[in-house]
Amino acid sequence: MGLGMELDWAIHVRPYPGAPRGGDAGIVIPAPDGALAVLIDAAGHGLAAYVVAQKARETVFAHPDAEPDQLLLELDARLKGGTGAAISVGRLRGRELSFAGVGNVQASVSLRPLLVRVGIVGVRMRQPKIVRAALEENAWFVMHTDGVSPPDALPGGAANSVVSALVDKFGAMTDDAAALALRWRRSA
Ligand SMILES: [Mn+2]
Repeated sequence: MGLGMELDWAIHVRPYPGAPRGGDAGIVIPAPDGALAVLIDAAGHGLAAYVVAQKARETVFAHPDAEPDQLLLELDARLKGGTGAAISVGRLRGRELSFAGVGNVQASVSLRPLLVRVGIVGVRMRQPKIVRAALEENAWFVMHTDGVSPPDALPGGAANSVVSALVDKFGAMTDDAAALALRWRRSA
């Protein structure tokens, strides 16, 4: 996004208490002009959900340059025959954020929600719909799974503090919980 700016991003995942692994997974793949950011909530929890989430991760890493709608179609094809997942995808190019989500992984820019479509990736999915937003310096693009309640205010600090506070303060103990936060900040 120009000289003197850098991406500040982090992912925090907390599996269902007592489960060593879960179905929530986050990915950020930095690119020269921004990043691809994906948050996955595979149906259920535990090992079965983990396996679905890993399939989704592999698909994301195989398509690092995909646009969000295209990537969701790839994911839908890959996850067919399983229990499916809720997945939201953001593609940042400079200040321009393109976003698409299917299922209940919520996303927002500066706490303003971005529209996700009803459905389950791999099970029943309509054509994903891209929404666009501007991501100004220091504005947060945040995604969280349904194990995290929508926050009324964002925690302060850098991305790693934001995501750990979101999961600690707003995370349920009855589900996997995951949060992803990303912003442009002025580099030191
Ligand atoms: Mn969940």
